[in-house]
Amino acid sequence: MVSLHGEIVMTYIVVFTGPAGSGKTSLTRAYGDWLRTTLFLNVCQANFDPGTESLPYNPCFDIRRYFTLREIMSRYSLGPNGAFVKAVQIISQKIDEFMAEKPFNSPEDWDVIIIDTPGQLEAFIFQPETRILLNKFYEIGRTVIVYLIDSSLIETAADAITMWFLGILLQIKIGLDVVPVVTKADILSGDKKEIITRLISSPEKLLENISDYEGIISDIVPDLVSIAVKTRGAYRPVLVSINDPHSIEDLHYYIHEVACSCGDLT
Ligand SMILES: Nc1nc2c(ncn2[C@@H]2O[C@H](COP(=O)(O)OP(=O)(O)OP(=O)(O)O)[C@@H](O)[C@H]2O)c(=O)[nH]1
Ligand SMILES: [Mg+2]
Repeated sequence: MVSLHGEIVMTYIVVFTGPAGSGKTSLTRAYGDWLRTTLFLNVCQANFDPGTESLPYNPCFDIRRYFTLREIMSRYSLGPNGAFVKAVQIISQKIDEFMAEKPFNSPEDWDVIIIDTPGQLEAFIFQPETRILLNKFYEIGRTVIVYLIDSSLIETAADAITMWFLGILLQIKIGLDVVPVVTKADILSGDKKEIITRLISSPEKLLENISDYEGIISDIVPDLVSIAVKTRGAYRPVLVSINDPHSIEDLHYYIHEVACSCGDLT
């Protein structure tokens, strides 16, 4: 891709990860549509979820052309989670085959490649083989791994901290930086919005709700919060709804800031 100023610009690769149902597929669709219609960019949406039955976007790469979760379950007599672990092994064996295919063999044809991943974190993204796949993306484009925090799972500060730790574990497992983004912002009530904003920008303030906890939880939460403070990174809270184009625009500029490391993320 060549910019208006004539320099070669690397393709952006945005990987959406997060727990089951956190909104990866919906955001892959909404963000891709927004990039096309608002910025007129060439966007490729790639599906790496062999378990999905239907997609709301037209994928330029679809892992299901190679295998589906159902096929693996029946071929190897596995349950769904065992089949995901097997799927990751097959992916690691086939990485070179995938990389020889559109869009990975010619990333310069695209401005942005969005990667939609399965929600079974422990069976997919936590597997050592997935790290090999993610590293391949870094070789071919300016890659940002986004960790989606599902608003609908957060009722209390303890829920928020739990979700934050899942993101930390993800970073430790894959050995790569992961950027937090909150999804389903349209269903967030005022107090939940406050908890999520504190979680990302000033987790130490979550301790103000400490009197809400009893027993062992009240002993542990301060320690967890102090780890959240240490691992917070220079991120600002980004709350996205697929129904709000302004929030998608904010997501886009946030991803751009992270990818370029040229903006103030706080
Ligand atoms: N209200 C609201 N609902 C959303 C939003 N994004 C996704 N959803 C809903 O959340 C549910 C899960 O969305 P998906 O996009 O399938 O989530 P996913 O992370 O791809 O799910 P898995 O691939 O199964 O892990 C669906 O019912 C979506 O309609 C949002 O911004 N607002
Ligand atoms: Mg999905």
